[in-house]
Amino acid sequence: MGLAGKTIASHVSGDRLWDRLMALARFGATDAGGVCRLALSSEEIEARAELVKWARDIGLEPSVDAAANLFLTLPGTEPELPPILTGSHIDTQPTGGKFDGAYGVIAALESLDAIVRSGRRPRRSIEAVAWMNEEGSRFAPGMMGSAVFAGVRPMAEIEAVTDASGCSVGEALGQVLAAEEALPRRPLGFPVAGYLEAHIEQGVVLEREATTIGVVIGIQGKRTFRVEIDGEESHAGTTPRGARRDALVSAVHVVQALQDAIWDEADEVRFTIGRFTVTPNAPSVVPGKVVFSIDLRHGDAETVEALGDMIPGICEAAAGKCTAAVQKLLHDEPLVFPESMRGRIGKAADRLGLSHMELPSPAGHDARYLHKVCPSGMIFIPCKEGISHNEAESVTIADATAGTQALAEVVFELAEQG
Ligand code: HGY
Ligand code: MN
Ligand code: MN
Repeated sequence: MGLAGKTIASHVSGDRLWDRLMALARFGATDAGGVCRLALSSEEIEARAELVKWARDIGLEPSVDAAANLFLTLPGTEPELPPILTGSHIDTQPTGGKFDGAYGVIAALESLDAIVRSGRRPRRSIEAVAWMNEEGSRFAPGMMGSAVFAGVRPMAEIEAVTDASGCSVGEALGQVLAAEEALPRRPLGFPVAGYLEAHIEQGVVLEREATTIGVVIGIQGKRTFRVEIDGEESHAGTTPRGARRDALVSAVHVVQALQDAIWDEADEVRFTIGRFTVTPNAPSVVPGKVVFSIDLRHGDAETVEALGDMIPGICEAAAGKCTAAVQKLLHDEPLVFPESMRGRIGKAADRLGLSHMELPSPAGHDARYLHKVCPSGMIFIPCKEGISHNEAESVTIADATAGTQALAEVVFELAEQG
């Protein structure tokens, strides 16, 4: 079904969208075709500068807040009204792909470009946003920028978090904001009339169902922890087994005990130990310390609560002669996006002749925190075999364009609301 020429969507250019996606992917490009653009890194600073350049070319007004959330604003005819925000993140996992997060930011930019080209001005301002540190890889936990914006986490708490090299978020923020000292500053959090995030599905449902647009129902619950097992460093050649307090051996027992306790027949629990560091990590030294991460998720609030509450006791019981210390980092409840937002996305897809279906998001997104401060929603597009957090992440130009057309239609419609 063709597009009526007067729609905002008809001004969306798949070529322009794809060119910007491929250009952004060059910042932190890896040899295997992926992207390593960690939060607040030099690669991300350069990528942000490119976003600002594109935004100015379109006629948008760039600004930044103290958490380095980047806003690219299309002023409305009534700029005093709370704006509509649309965006995602441009930081990636260390072996990330070209599209996780970046698609939502570039689709937001393209949506504003299309609105400008349509010659129509929305009542409310519409702001494309790149949220700071969604991935939580360099600095854990993730979604720091949107959490601070929504008032879920205080700045002081996130500024104190350090990366593996000992660099704090506060120091890294200083570098980013120094590079952007010419940009106007925004307050940390301001009234917002609505938020819409486009993202790759990072699952196989849309591809399996041959459906173009995912209307996201909600996001599953998530808890994260930092576990530290402390033993005693000693000589590998002289220390008898009976005299050892081997942190690695204890950590292995703890991991196995956790896996046994968390295992569920239905395979609905998502339990991941993604980071595991041994100290001093030297071949002839009995490990004195092991630190590992836990990422626990499930769609049911009680299940996330109950399983998470078991973790400290299991670690302490399985640590043997070593000690186990469990730090709780994050506890986000499952959420359901408002029917009003989901309905708008479905209707826009219908108008555009795009197939669509409702589905949950097992992955976390910044929309989780925007949902606390304004009506929020998400649009998914398919990604090849559901591959993500992997350099082989891939989408088609057609799906990326279709998702952007739906996004452009809905954000303009929202901005026209009184
Ligand atoms: O981990 C997540 O769910 C998100 O992709 N950072
Ligand atoms: Mn993401
Ligand atoms: Mn991700």
